[in-house]
Amino acid sequence: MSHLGYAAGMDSFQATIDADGRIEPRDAMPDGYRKTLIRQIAQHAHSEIIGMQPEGNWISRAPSLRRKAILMAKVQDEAGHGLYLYAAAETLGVDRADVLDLLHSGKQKYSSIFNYPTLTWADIGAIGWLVDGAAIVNQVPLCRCSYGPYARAMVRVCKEESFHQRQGFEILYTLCNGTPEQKAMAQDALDRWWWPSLMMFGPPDSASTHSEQSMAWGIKRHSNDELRQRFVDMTVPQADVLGLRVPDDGLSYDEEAGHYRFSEPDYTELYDVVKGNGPCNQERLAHRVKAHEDGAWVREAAAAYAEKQALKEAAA
Ligand code: FAQ
Repeated sequence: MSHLGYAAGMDSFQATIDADGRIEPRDAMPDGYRKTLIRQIAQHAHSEIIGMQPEGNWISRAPSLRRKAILMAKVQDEAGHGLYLYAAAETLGVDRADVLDLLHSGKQKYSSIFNYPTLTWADIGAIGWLVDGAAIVNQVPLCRCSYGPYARAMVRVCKEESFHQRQGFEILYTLCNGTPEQKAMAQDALDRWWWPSLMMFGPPDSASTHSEQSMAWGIKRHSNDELRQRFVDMTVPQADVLGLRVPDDGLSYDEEAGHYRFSEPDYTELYDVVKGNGPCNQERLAHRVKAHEDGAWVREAAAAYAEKQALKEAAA
């Protein structure tokens, strides 16, 4: 592209961003915008597919046929979210196989939350309620992301996450209205998942490297701390309905501000987990790599079939 053509493309990009319009795959965009989106969408896609593991762990141990069917559907939904997101990343010019290689070699990240173990059935409730709940708070604004394919993928993802959140809450509601042992199991799950869920929103604003630029580009609409606050405000009253105690001695309601005040999560834990030192990082990545290798024959067969069909069509 000529220098003039490039400048005109950047002007039109900025005009679209200023008018709160959508950037589409063939539109001109700055390299940094493309790179940021590839990083975020790929990390998001990886999170969806690695996120199948903690819950997949309980499919064979679900307490009833009904719970098993619901959990299988939920885990399949997460695979679907991964597919929409990899497809959205491909519109930016990357290849899905290359992006997966980056995940498998540990060069691209996935959400810290999926490096924690699911020790009891109540953890499946806690993941739906808290992890999908946090995902919704983070992702509803992404439906207005300036990049069209990502924004459109998020609409359906959010509808499904919202169903997931309710099924998680319902699991915990049932446990909380069951035996004292079941209620204790629910409390224990909340105790273990609360802080990691707050960390899903990323580092505090003061340490977030990408937020300012991503917000200027209309990729992110709110900062990490704003979304974390929104999540706490939404979730604490739900814990009250369950009769569970949020494990934060610093939690209080600020009437004047209309917000809950809460303690700062231990961000050294977040950085440590992101670096690969969480309780399940190695296991989750190894499982993912093995699943990919075991599935190689399916990809080869699909590619051979597609090639045959293309030859047939060309001959016809
Ligand atoms: N984990 O400058 P910022 C789900 C990294 S989906 C790991 O603030 P940014 C559904 C960040 O990449 C959950 N890394 O970054 C489900 C950056 O590193 P880099 C996933 C994290 O991008 C439910 C560095 O720290 N959701 O749960 C984390 O502006 C149940 C500096 O941070 C998404 O991906 C973290 N928690 O904001 C599935 C949503 N936080 O790349 C199965 C889309 C930060 O420079 C079961 N993503 N980092 O080396 C986003 O909204 C953003 O990317 C944030 C981070 C908010 C995650």
